[in-house]
Amino acid sequence: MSRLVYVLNGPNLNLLGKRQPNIYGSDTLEDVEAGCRSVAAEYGFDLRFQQSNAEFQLIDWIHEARETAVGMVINPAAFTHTSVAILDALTTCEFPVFEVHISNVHKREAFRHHSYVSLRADGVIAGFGIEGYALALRRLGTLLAAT
Ligand code: CA2
Repeated sequence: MSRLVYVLNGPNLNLLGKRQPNIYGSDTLEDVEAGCRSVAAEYGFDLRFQQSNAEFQLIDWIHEARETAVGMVINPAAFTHTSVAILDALTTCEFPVFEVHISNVHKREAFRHHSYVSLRADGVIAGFGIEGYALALRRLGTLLAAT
């Protein structure tokens, strides 16, 4: 059985650690990937870790995942608050989906309080910094062990 898990990251997250450390911390996206790979190894997951600034690319990866993966962690970044297209793509997936935000979006501007992706996500983590990714992967590990 596949143990493939996708971790997808949306626009501007390639700048992590390079701008706005007061909001997003000083770890880079490479650090996030390394942390995810370490947790994935514990659970025997194969990891596909991707970032794109393009909505269509994230949707294409979701389509790819729906055929091959057993779970997904996604930080859709600003598309969280705008993209019905990403929600629709996620809605076609049968595996568990966890939405992660590095910052506590509920403590920020009102436009960040609404998430289209949360209408599909099986769980949401916000404000735990980059540790949120590891927590979401561990939850996937628990859920997948039970199936
Ligand atoms: O807190 C999160 O993880 C967000 O998904 C990050 C998005 C933001 O639009 C969401 O409301 C919350 C922004 C990602 C931009 O990342 C940057 C990182 C460093 C410097 C500039 C942007």
